[in-house]
Amino acid sequence: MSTVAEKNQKLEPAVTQMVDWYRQMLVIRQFELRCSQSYQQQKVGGFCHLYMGQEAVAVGSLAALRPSDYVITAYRDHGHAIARGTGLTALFAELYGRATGCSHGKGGSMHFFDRGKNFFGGHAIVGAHIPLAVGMAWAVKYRAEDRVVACFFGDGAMNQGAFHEALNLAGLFKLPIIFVAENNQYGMGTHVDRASAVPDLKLRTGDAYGIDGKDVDGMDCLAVYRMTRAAAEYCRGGNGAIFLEAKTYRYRGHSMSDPQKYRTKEELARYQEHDPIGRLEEQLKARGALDERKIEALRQEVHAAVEAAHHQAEQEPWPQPDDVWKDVYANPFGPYQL
Ligand SMILES: Cc1ncc(C[n+]2csc(CCOP(=O)(O)OP(=O)(O)O)c2C)c(N)n1
Ligand SMILES: [Mg+2]
Repeated sequence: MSTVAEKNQKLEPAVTQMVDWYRQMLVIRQFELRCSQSYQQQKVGGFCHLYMGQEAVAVGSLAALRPSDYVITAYRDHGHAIARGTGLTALFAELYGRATGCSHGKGGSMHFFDRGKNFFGGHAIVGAHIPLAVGMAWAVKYRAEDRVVACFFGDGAMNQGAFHEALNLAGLFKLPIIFVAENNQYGMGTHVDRASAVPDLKLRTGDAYGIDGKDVDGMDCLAVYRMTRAAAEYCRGGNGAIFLEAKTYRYRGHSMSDPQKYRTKEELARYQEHDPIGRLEEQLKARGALDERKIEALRQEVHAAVEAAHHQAEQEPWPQPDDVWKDVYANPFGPYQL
Protein backbone atom coordinates (compact mmCIF):
# COMPACT_ATOMS: atom_id res chain seq x y z
CA MET A 1 0.00 0.00 0.00
CA SER A 2 1.27 3.47 -0.80
CA THR A 3 1.86 5.94 2.00
CA VAL A 4 -1.09 8.10 0.93
CA ALA A 5 -3.42 5.08 0.86
CA GLU A 6 -2.08 3.99 4.27
CA LYS A 7 -2.69 7.43 5.67
CA ASN A 8 -6.22 7.57 4.26
CA GLN A 9 -6.89 4.13 5.75
CA LYS A 10 -5.77 5.40 9.15
CA LEU A 11 -8.23 8.28 8.89
CA GLU A 12 -11.19 5.97 8.28
CA PRO A 13 -13.64 5.61 11.18
CA ALA A 14 -14.66 2.26 12.64
CA VAL A 15 -18.18 1.24 11.67
CA THR A 16 -19.23 1.30 15.35
CA GLN A 17 -18.15 4.93 15.46
CA MET A 18 -20.35 5.67 12.45
CA VAL A 19 -23.33 4.02 14.17
CA ASP A 20 -22.68 6.38 17.07
CA TRP A 21 -22.81 9.36 14.68
CA TYR A 22 -26.12 8.06 13.37
CA ARG A 23 -27.44 7.90 16.92
CA GLN A 24 -26.17 11.42 17.67
CA MET A 25 -27.96 12.78 14.60
CA LEU A 26 -31.17 11.04 15.66
CA VAL A 27 -30.81 12.59 19.12
CA ILE A 28 -30.34 16.09 17.68
CA ARG A 29 -33.37 15.67 15.39
CA GLN A 30 -35.55 14.31 18.20
CA PHE A 31 -34.32 16.93 20.69
CA GLU A 32 -35.34 19.67 18.27
CA LEU A 33 -38.72 18.14 17.47
CA ARG A 34 -39.45 18.21 21.19
CA CYS A 35 -37.94 21.69 21.45
CA SER A 36 -40.22 22.94 18.69
CA GLN A 37 -43.30 21.53 20.48
CA SER A 38 -42.20 23.01 23.79
CA TYR A 39 -41.66 26.38 22.13
CA GLN A 40 -45.19 26.34 20.77
CA GLN A 41 -46.43 25.49 24.28
CA GLN A 42 -44.52 28.58 25.48
CA LYS A 43 -42.22 26.59 27.73
CA VAL A 44 -39.14 28.10 26.04
CA GLY A 45 -38.36 31.79 26.45
CA GLY A 46 -36.42 33.96 24.01
CA PHE A 47 -35.29 33.15 20.50
CA CYS A 48 -34.80 29.64 19.20
CA HIS A 49 -33.07 28.59 15.97
CA LEU A 50 -33.35 24.97 14.91
CA TYR A 51 -30.49 23.05 13.31
CA MET A 52 -32.55 20.35 11.55
CA GLY A 53 -30.98 19.45 8.20
CA GLN A 54 -27.48 20.54 9.26
CA GLU A 55 -26.80 17.71 11.75
CA ALA A 56 -24.02 16.09 9.69
CA VAL A 57 -21.86 19.20 10.02
CA ALA A 58 -21.68 19.28 13.83
CA VAL A 59 -21.58 15.50 14.22
CA GLY A 60 -19.04 14.77 11.46
CA SER A 61 -16.68 17.60 12.32
CA LEU A 62 -16.72 17.21 16.10
CA ALA A 63 -16.15 13.46 15.75
CA ALA A 64 -12.82 14.35 14.14
CA LEU A 65 -11.65 16.43 17.12
CA ARG A 66 -10.36 15.55 20.58
CA PRO A 67 -12.15 16.35 23.86
CA SER A 68 -9.29 18.74 24.67
CA ASP A 69 -9.90 20.84 21.54
CA TYR A 70 -11.90 24.07 21.88
CA VAL A 71 -15.26 24.50 20.16
CA ILE A 72 -17.28 27.68 19.70
CA THR A 73 -20.32 28.50 17.56
CA ALA A 74 -23.17 30.94 16.94
CA TYR A 75 -26.79 30.83 18.14
CA ARG A 76 -27.86 27.77 16.09
CA ASP A 77 -26.03 25.69 18.66
CA HIS A 78 -28.18 22.71 19.72
CA GLY A 79 -26.39 20.23 17.44
CA HIS A 80 -22.90 21.28 18.52
CA ALA A 81 -23.68 20.97 22.23
CA ILE A 82 -25.23 17.52 21.77
CA ALA A 83 -22.39 16.29 19.56
CA ARG A 84 -19.90 17.62 22.11
CA GLY A 85 -21.59 15.45 24.75
CA THR A 86 -23.50 17.89 26.97
CA GLY A 87 -26.30 16.05 28.79
CA LEU A 88 -29.79 16.40 27.34
CA THR A 89 -31.38 17.26 30.69
CA ALA A 90 -28.99 20.20 31.17
CA LEU A 91 -29.90 21.40 27.65
CA PHE A 92 -33.67 21.12 28.10
CA ALA A 93 -33.29 22.72 31.54
CA GLU A 94 -31.48 25.62 29.85
CA LEU A 95 -34.29 26.02 27.32
CA TYR A 96 -36.81 26.03 30.18
CA GLY A 97 -34.83 28.62 32.20
CA ARG A 98 -34.01 26.29 35.10
CA ALA A 99 -31.12 26.72 37.55
CA THR A 100 -29.55 23.42 36.51
CA GLY A 101 -29.44 24.39 32.83
CA CYS A 102 -26.01 24.32 31.18
CA SER A 103 -25.87 28.14 31.52
CA HIS A 104 -27.83 28.15 34.81
CA GLY A 105 -31.00 29.04 32.93
CA LYS A 106 -29.74 32.52 32.00
CA GLY A 107 -28.83 31.91 28.38
CA GLY A 108 -31.54 29.87 26.70
CA SER A 109 -31.34 28.32 23.26
CA MET A 110 -28.74 30.70 21.82
CA HIS A 111 -26.30 30.41 24.73
CA PHE A 112 -25.60 26.78 25.43
CA PHE A 113 -22.19 26.49 27.12
CA ASP A 114 -20.23 23.65 28.68
CA ARG A 115 -16.79 24.50 30.03
CA GLY A 116 -16.18 20.86 31.04
CA LYS A 117 -16.58 19.77 27.41
CA ASN A 118 -14.52 22.71 26.13
CA PHE A 119 -17.62 24.04 24.43
CA PHE A 120 -17.52 27.86 24.62
CA GLY A 121 -21.03 28.74 23.34
CA GLY A 122 -23.56 29.65 21.84
CA HIS A 123 -23.22 33.40 20.70
CA ALA A 124 -26.07 35.57 19.44
CA ILE A 125 -24.34 38.54 17.80
CA VAL A 126 -23.61 37.50 14.22
CA GLY A 127 -19.86 37.14 13.69
CA ALA A 128 -18.92 38.35 17.17
CA HIS A 129 -17.59 35.01 18.40
CA ILE A 130 -15.11 34.68 15.53
CA PRO A 131 -12.60 37.11 17.13
CA LEU A 132 -13.12 35.26 20.44
CA ALA A 133 -12.17 32.01 18.69
CA VAL A 134 -9.05 33.65 17.30
CA GLY A 135 -8.15 34.85 20.80
CA MET A 136 -8.52 31.28 22.05
CA ALA A 137 -6.31 29.98 19.25
CA TRP A 138 -3.75 32.66 20.03
CA ALA A 139 -3.72 31.51 23.68
CA VAL A 140 -3.26 27.89 22.56
CA LYS A 141 -0.25 28.86 20.45
CA TYR A 142 1.22 31.18 23.11
CA ARG A 143 1.01 28.42 25.73
CA ALA A 144 2.30 25.84 23.21
CA GLU A 145 -0.69 23.56 23.90
CA ASP A 146 -1.57 20.60 21.71
CA ARG A 147 -5.08 21.74 20.78
CA VAL A 148 -6.99 23.13 17.87
CA VAL A 149 -9.96 25.49 17.93
CA ALA A 150 -13.04 24.77 15.82
CA CYS A 151 -15.10 27.88 15.11
CA PHE A 152 -18.51 27.45 13.43
CA PHE A 153 -20.52 30.28 11.85
CA GLY A 154 -23.01 30.86 9.04
CA ASP A 155 -22.64 32.12 5.48
CA GLY A 156 -24.20 35.42 6.60
CA ALA A 157 -21.52 35.97 9.25
CA MET A 158 -18.84 36.04 6.56
CA ASN A 159 -19.98 39.52 5.52
CA GLN A 160 -19.37 40.97 8.97
CA GLY A 161 -16.29 43.11 9.59
CA ALA A 162 -15.38 41.02 12.63
CA PHE A 163 -14.94 37.96 10.41
CA HIS A 164 -12.34 39.74 8.25
CA GLU A 165 -10.39 41.24 11.16
CA ALA A 166 -10.29 37.84 12.83
CA LEU A 167 -9.26 35.95 9.70
CA ASN A 168 -6.49 38.43 9.03
CA LEU A 169 -4.94 37.83 12.45
CA ALA A 170 -5.42 34.05 12.25
CA GLY A 171 -3.60 34.05 8.90
CA LEU A 172 -0.89 36.44 10.05
CA PHE A 173 -0.10 34.53 13.26
CA LYS A 174 -0.65 31.06 11.72
CA LEU A 175 -3.04 30.09 14.51
CA PRO A 176 -4.30 26.50 15.02
CA ILE A 177 -7.92 27.13 14.13
CA ILE A 178 -10.43 25.48 11.81
CA PHE A 179 -13.03 27.93 10.55
CA VAL A 180 -16.17 26.02 9.60
CA ALA A 181 -18.64 28.02 7.53
CA GLU A 182 -22.01 26.26 7.64
CA ASN A 183 -23.38 27.47 4.34
CA ASN A 184 -27.10 26.73 4.70
CA GLN A 185 -27.58 29.23 1.86
CA TYR A 186 -29.57 31.79 3.82
CA GLY A 187 -28.89 34.58 6.31
CA MET A 188 -32.39 35.00 7.74
CA GLY A 189 -34.44 35.39 4.51
CA THR A 190 -31.60 36.46 2.19
CA HIS A 191 -30.00 33.95 -0.14
CA VAL A 192 -26.19 33.85 -0.10
CA ASP A 193 -26.11 34.83 -3.80
CA ARG A 194 -27.91 38.08 -2.96
CA ALA A 195 -25.70 38.91 0.03
CA SER A 196 -22.17 37.91 -1.00
CA ALA A 197 -20.11 39.49 -3.79
CA VAL A 198 -18.26 36.15 -4.01
CA PRO A 199 -20.79 33.45 -3.06
CA ASP A 200 -18.25 30.65 -3.57
CA LEU A 201 -17.20 30.95 0.07
CA LYS A 202 -14.13 28.69 -0.07
CA LEU A 203 -12.44 31.21 -2.39
CA ARG A 204 -12.66 34.08 0.03
CA THR A 205 -9.85 33.35 2.48
CA GLY A 206 -6.91 32.09 0.41
CA ASP A 207 -5.68 35.17 -1.43
CA ALA A 208 -7.09 37.55 1.17
CA TYR A 209 -5.69 36.03 4.37
CA GLY A 210 -3.39 33.18 3.37
CA ILE A 211 -5.85 30.61 4.77
CA ASP A 212 -6.59 27.68 2.45
CA GLY A 213 -10.28 27.10 1.78
CA LYS A 214 -11.96 23.78 0.96
CA ASP A 215 -15.58 22.81 0.54
CA VAL A 216 -17.37 19.66 1.53
CA ASP A 217 -20.86 18.18 1.16
CA GLY A 218 -22.31 19.14 4.53
CA MET A 219 -25.16 16.63 4.17
CA ASP A 220 -22.63 13.76 4.24
CA CYS A 221 -21.39 13.07 7.77
CA LEU A 222 -18.55 10.82 6.61
CA ALA A 223 -17.27 13.42 4.13
CA VAL A 224 -17.37 16.12 6.82
CA TYR A 225 -15.49 13.84 9.21
CA ARG A 226 -12.76 13.08 6.67
CA MET A 227 -12.33 16.74 5.77
CA THR A 228 -12.15 17.84 9.40
CA ARG A 229 -9.69 15.08 10.32
CA ALA A 230 -7.36 16.28 7.60
CA ALA A 231 -7.89 19.91 8.66
CA ALA A 232 -7.11 19.10 12.30
CA GLU A 233 -3.91 17.30 11.30
CA TYR A 234 -2.93 20.33 9.24
CA CYS A 235 -3.46 22.66 12.21
CA ARG A 236 -1.71 20.36 14.69
CA GLY A 237 1.22 20.19 12.30
CA GLY A 238 1.88 23.90 12.91
CA ASN A 239 0.68 24.96 9.45
CA GLY A 240 -1.74 27.59 10.71
CA ALA A 241 -5.44 28.06 10.12
CA ILE A 242 -7.73 26.41 7.60
CA PHE A 243 -11.18 27.27 6.26
CA LEU A 244 -13.90 24.67 5.50
CA GLU A 245 -17.17 25.46 3.77
CA ALA A 246 -19.80 22.84 4.57
CA LYS A 247 -22.60 23.07 2.00
CA THR A 248 -25.80 22.35 3.85
CA TYR A 249 -29.44 23.38 4.25
CA ARG A 250 -31.76 24.17 7.13
CA TYR A 251 -35.18 22.54 7.06
CA ARG A 252 -36.98 24.92 9.42
CA GLY A 253 -37.31 28.68 9.32
CA HIS A 254 -34.52 30.99 10.41
CA SER A 255 -36.04 31.08 13.89
CA MET A 256 -39.34 29.87 15.28
CA SER A 257 -41.32 32.77 13.79
CA ASP A 258 -40.49 32.76 10.09
CA PRO A 259 -43.19 32.43 7.39
CA GLN A 260 -40.42 31.35 4.93
CA LYS A 261 -41.74 33.34 1.97
CA TYR A 262 -38.24 33.53 0.50
CA ARG A 263 -38.09 29.89 -0.61
CA THR A 264 -40.38 27.36 -2.25
CA LYS A 265 -41.67 24.11 -0.79
CA GLU A 266 -40.10 22.36 -3.80
CA GLU A 267 -36.65 23.70 -2.92
CA LEU A 268 -36.99 22.40 0.64
CA ALA A 269 -38.24 19.01 -0.58
CA ARG A 270 -35.28 18.71 -2.97
CA TYR A 271 -32.81 19.05 -0.10
CA GLN A 272 -34.78 16.74 2.18
CA GLU A 273 -34.27 14.00 -0.40
CA HIS A 274 -30.58 14.17 0.61
CA ASP A 275 -31.28 14.12 4.32
CA PRO A 276 -28.04 13.60 6.29
CA ILE A 277 -29.60 10.99 8.58
CA GLY A 278 -30.97 8.99 5.64
CA ARG A 279 -27.61 9.31 3.89
CA LEU A 280 -25.66 7.81 6.80
CA GLU A 281 -28.35 5.18 7.25
CA GLU A 282 -27.76 4.04 3.66
CA GLN A 283 -23.98 4.02 4.14
CA LEU A 284 -24.35 1.89 7.26
CA LYS A 285 -26.81 -0.50 5.63
CA ALA A 286 -24.34 -0.95 2.77
CA ARG A 287 -21.65 -1.85 5.35
CA GLY A 288 -24.00 -4.36 6.99
CA ALA A 289 -24.00 -2.41 10.27
CA LEU A 290 -27.70 -1.45 10.26
CA ASP A 291 -30.93 -3.11 9.22
CA GLU A 292 -34.58 -2.13 9.66
CA ARG A 293 -34.84 -3.88 13.03
CA LYS A 294 -31.77 -2.15 14.46
CA ILE A 295 -32.91 1.20 13.06
CA GLU A 296 -36.31 0.88 14.72
CA ALA A 297 -34.71 -0.12 18.05
CA LEU A 298 -32.32 2.84 17.90
CA ARG A 299 -35.11 5.27 17.05
CA GLN A 300 -37.20 4.03 19.98
CA GLU A 301 -34.27 4.19 22.37
CA VAL A 302 -33.45 7.76 21.28
CA HIS A 303 -37.07 8.84 21.54
CA ALA A 304 -37.27 7.46 25.09
CA ALA A 305 -33.99 9.15 26.13
CA VAL A 306 -35.10 12.54 24.79
CA GLU A 307 -38.53 12.29 26.43
CA ALA A 308 -36.98 11.26 29.76
CA ALA A 309 -34.59 14.24 29.66
CA HIS A 310 -37.41 16.63 28.80
CA HIS A 311 -39.59 15.36 31.66
CA GLN A 312 -36.70 15.57 34.10
CA ALA A 313 -35.91 19.13 33.00
CA GLU A 314 -39.49 20.18 33.73
CA GLN A 315 -38.99 19.08 37.36
CA GLU A 316 -35.75 21.05 37.78
CA PRO A 317 -35.68 24.07 40.13
CA TRP A 318 -36.05 27.67 38.98
CA PRO A 319 -33.17 30.09 39.68
CA GLN A 320 -33.47 32.21 42.83
CA PRO A 321 -33.79 36.01 42.52
CA ASP A 322 -30.27 36.49 43.94
CA ASP A 323 -28.80 34.30 41.20
CA VAL A 324 -29.17 37.22 38.82
CA TRP A 325 -25.97 38.70 40.33
CA LYS A 326 -23.94 35.51 39.89
CA ASP A 327 -21.69 34.67 36.93
CA VAL A 328 -21.76 38.22 35.57
CA TYR A 329 -18.00 38.76 35.97
CA ALA A 330 -15.31 36.11 36.55
CA ASN A 331 -13.96 38.26 39.37
CA PRO A 332 -16.72 40.72 40.29
CA PHE A 333 -14.55 43.41 41.89
CA GLY A 334 -11.35 42.89 39.92
CA PRO A 335 -8.30 44.11 41.84
CA TYR A 336 -10.49 46.63 43.73
CA GLN A 337 -11.90 44.36 46.43
CA LEU A 338 -14.43 46.20 48.59
C1 LIG B 1 -24.46 41.87 14.41
C2 LIG B 1 -25.82 41.29 14.11
N1 LIG B 1 -26.50 41.73 13.04
C3 LIG B 1 -27.71 41.21 12.74
C4 LIG B 1 -28.27 40.24 13.56
C5 LIG B 1 -29.62 39.63 13.19
N2 LIG B 1 -29.39 38.30 12.63
C6 LIG B 1 -29.56 37.22 13.40
S1 LIG B 1 -29.21 35.86 12.57
C7 LIG B 1 -28.87 36.66 11.15
C8 LIG B 1 -28.48 35.90 9.89
C9 LIG B 1 -27.19 35.16 10.01
O1 LIG B 1 -27.10 34.20 8.99
P1 LIG B 1 -25.97 33.10 8.97
O2 LIG B 1 -24.70 33.67 9.49
O3 LIG B 1 -25.95 32.53 7.60
O4 LIG B 1 -26.43 31.99 10.02
P2 LIG B 1 -27.67 30.99 9.99
O5 LIG B 1 -28.80 31.70 10.68
O6 LIG B 1 -27.99 30.69 8.58
O7 LIG B 1 -27.24 29.82 10.78
C10 LIG B 1 -29.03 38.02 11.34
C11 LIG B 1 -28.81 39.01 10.30
C12 LIG B 1 -27.53 39.81 14.69
N3 LIG B 1 -27.96 38.85 15.51
N4 LIG B 1 -26.30 40.33 14.93
MG1 LIG C 1 -26.88 30.84 6.83
